[in-house]
Amino acid sequence: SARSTPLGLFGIDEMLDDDERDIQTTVREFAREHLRPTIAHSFESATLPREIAREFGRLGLLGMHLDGYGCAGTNAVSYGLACLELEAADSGFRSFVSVQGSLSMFSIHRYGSEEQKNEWLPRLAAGEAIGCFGLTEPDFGSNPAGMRTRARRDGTDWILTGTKMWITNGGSADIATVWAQTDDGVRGFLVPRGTPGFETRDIANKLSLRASITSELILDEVRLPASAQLPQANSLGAPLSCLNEARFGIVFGALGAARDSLETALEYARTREVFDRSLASFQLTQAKLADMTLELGKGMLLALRLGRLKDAGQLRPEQISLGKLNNVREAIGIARECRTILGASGITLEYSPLRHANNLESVLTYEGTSEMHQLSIGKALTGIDAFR
Ligand code: TGC
Ligand code: FAD
Repeated sequence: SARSTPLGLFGIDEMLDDDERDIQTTVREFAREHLRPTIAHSFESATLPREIAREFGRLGLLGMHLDGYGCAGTNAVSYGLACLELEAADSGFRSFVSVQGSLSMFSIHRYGSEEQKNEWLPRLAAGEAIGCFGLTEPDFGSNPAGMRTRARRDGTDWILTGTKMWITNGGSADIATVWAQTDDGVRGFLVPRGTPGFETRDIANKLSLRASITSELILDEVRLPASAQLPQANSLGAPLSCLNEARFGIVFGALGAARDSLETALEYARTREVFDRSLASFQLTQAKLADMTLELGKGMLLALRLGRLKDAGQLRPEQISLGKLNNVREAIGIARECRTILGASGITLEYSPLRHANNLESVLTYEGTSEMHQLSIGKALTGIDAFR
């Protein structure tokens, strides 16, 4: 008999306009042709081909929701849908686009000088240059206010010293946005690759987000001219505002990993025979599929609601926390449940759910752990700051 897709049951497509649907279809097709065929190999060999940056650039995905300077200037929902389609292939691809567009480029677009914007944004948008965003440190992840990286004045120059940890694209970046404590509060700096005293070290042996570069940034008395400082960034609020942008993309992105897991499990259940019948014909399997479909669809409705609020300029940080907490938590649950449907076949790279589940461990932790988002929602509800 006729079959619906999980999101088809919710009528999600009908909530999108033509441009949004076109962008989603374009990215889905791109992922099918260019990302999916090699992802198992990239994950296994822990690589992300550098050419991918130019391909994303050609498609207009880098900084796509920013205006001017070679950026596509789409609405927020379209950006979210692009993240979803990329993460349906692998969280590593969405991470790349998040960091390049929402952290590196957004930090320059929002807080940079005209000179910095003209120098970097067009190249970053085209994927000719790669950017990264260094906020986290070995001892300060959830609490970046404690950062030890220091920038001090020497005449008009700045001298930066410190270590940043777990930095996506760190080892491949041409330009790093580095956040540092000064006598005057937190400030942001653009540190080009090759600046004396600035080194990067890639982190090996990851069990999660293997198709993504994660690095340490080491700054040892790095001398920068005054023009390297982001002039509009005056406090910790600046880097935290960049996080809102990337977190928004994750609200949609995580659902891509969940949707791909669910589609994979559905197809497997229909064709796998157990006890002389298709696995899909058993009530327990159908209950799993129904429950996962519910969570996927509810997550999508939430993402779209947040997207519409963002496009209306009304989205608040604690609302992004609702989306990031729920959608990543449910996505990882779905990916793991799908893996059970695949049985032993689910433990190799031939099928995507366990790769997605492993990736989502990082997604659960970065851009604010689940606990940080619970506390952010808790603060909005009670008025009490329970972070410290
Ligand atoms: P708090 O005193 O609350 O705030 C300091 C200033 O910042 C403002 N602020 C925000 N502004 C915009 N958006 C937000 N989400 C903001 N949150 C806070 C706040 O209004 C205040 O402004 P002002 O003008 O009064 O100075 O700061 P706190 O130290 O108590 O921290 C609050 C907390 C815990 C929520 C924050 O530190 C936090 O979000 N921690 C989590 C850290 C985190 O998410 N790190 C992510 C690093 S980047 C990353 O993971 C990239 S992964 C990328 C990938 O591969 O996809
Ligand atoms: P911690 O802050 O040490 O937390 C450990 C545990 O304690 C967590 O469960 C946390 O929720 C809990 N905890 C902490 N404080 C509290 C509290 N007050 N109450 C209750 N529980 C608490 N960072 C960047 O700056 N740029 C990047 O590009 C980047 N990319 C990343 C890529 C990957 C693959 C990963 C894994 C991380 C990346 N990060 C990046 C770092 C990421 O943002 C941090 O890992 C994250 O913010 C958490 O910090 P932490 O790992 O130090 O954990």
